[in-house]
Amino acid sequence: MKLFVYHTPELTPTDKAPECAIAVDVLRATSTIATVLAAGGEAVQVFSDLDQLIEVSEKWPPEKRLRAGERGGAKVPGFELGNSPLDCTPELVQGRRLFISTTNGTRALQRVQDSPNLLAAALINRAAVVQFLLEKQPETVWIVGSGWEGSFSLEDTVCAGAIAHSILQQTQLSPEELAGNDEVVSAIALYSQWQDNLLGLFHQASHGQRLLRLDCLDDLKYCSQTDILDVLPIQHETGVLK
Ligand code: 3SL
Repeated sequence: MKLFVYHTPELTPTDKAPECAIAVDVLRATSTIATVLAAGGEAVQVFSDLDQLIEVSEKWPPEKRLRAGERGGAKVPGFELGNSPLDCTPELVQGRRLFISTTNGTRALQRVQDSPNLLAAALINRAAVVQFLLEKQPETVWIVGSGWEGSFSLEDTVCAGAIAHSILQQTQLSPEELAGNDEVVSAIALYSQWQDNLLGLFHQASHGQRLLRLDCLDDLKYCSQTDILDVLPIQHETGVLK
């Protein structure tokens, strides 16, 4: 298995799709997606365009759908939900499909939607993602961070490092054998440095600070937990994760 980390959708190669791709948006889209599916949501369907989301979701029975829209960290007016995983309770999401559009996370998923094995990962479901990789043994794996509007993000990189670190712990692979690019090595170093204080790292992250200004400390706390949900969001048809 060769692992490649790309910090943003923009830095991700466009000429091919890897055997396995993992989109990461720890704050907060992939944390929300994992939470919805763990809470009994029927599926999560992602859109980069809000108008397209409304058009497609209109064809779904109202009692079977939820619409989540986030721009700049805030809820889009008229949508039932923003992008807080803490709003996605079993009582609300059970049996319903979440139609979601966010600033960066949905773009990362769409960037690698042609991969035959597309997963959504966050720290909260890291173990389930690693277990899939160890069982499936794909030759090439890309981890695509969402970043923020084209820029590097600490929280997505540390999640990539957490995934790589766990693979190294559970296999005979050396870092040189696993790493397909330098970004993997630096992601592992970041995780090794911060694994016992991920919330502290989020306080230093620019998007963590943006969310704190929006009064989302509880979201940061929730998203900084590791391996708490045994759920594997995987794409079944383009844009639909179950
Ligand atoms: O950019 C995104 O996709 C979002 O996850 C950002 S936020 O955490 O909802 O502000």
